[in-house]
Amino acid sequence: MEKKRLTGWKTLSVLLLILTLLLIPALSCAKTPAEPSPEPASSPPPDVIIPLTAEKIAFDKNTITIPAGAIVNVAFTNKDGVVRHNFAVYKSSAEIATSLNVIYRGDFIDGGKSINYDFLAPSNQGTYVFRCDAHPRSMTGDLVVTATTE
Ligand SMILES: [Cu+2]
Repeated sequence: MEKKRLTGWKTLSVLLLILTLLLIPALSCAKTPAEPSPEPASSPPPDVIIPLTAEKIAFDKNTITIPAGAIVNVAFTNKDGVVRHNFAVYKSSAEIATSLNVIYRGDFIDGGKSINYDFLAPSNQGTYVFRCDAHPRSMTGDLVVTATTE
């Protein structure tokens, strides 16, 4: 009887030891989400990626075509030494001066730098305007929004 009870305790302590060994890696796993991840889960992957370069106070594109409502990533590179540029989208060139007209306005970047501009395409089809806010005459083009292809 006594022996049986002892083996019972032995089995229990072995089980406890196994449980502890199993819990240690589980606990260290639980810590990993706190570490910074390279891509935060909050930003969804873009539907379209538009490479865009600025060089000699000009964009390398005068038309950009995107589907309505798409998550757009403009992968922008500024190759102009000391000149800062940005990328902005407006409803139309006629009312470009009014800030109500702004669809997206990206931050300015220095020459030699690159940036990802992420924005949501307008939900209505049509021809919009993109430009660099510092050089609106020479750096501008049509942003054509097409029907969603779904
Ligand atoms: Cu510019």
